[in-house]
Amino acid sequence: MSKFNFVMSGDGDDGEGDLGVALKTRAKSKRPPMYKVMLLNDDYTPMEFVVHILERFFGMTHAQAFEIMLTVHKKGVAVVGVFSHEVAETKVTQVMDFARRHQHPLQCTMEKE
Ligand code: TYC
Repeated sequence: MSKFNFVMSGDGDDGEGDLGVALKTRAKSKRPPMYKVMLLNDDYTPMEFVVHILERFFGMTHAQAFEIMLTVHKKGVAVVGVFSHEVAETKVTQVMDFARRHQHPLQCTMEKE
């Protein structure tokens, strides 16, 4: 998408001397950056605890949560959602606090998309 608006100025024959093309810059309407929230695998956090986290904080069904948990378990990491910076930060904090309270080493991180 061009940042320029091309505008024909004047009517072209009114003797005002404004024949031609005016080039105006337009204020950029940039979408805010989005952030991937990721869960990392470890050897100690119970599978059912991870499933519970995905249901509780990411609104997944049990089946969705189980599938994503298995992906993390097998591949080492998975994206569990994409959010605004503020929401992503809240999710990471909620997961890290919940894991720490239950003495599990589960790690949750965020990364600009
Ligand atoms: N690897 C863990 C186990 O075998 C399960 C696990 C899955 C841990 C996903 C963390 O983000 C994770 N108990």
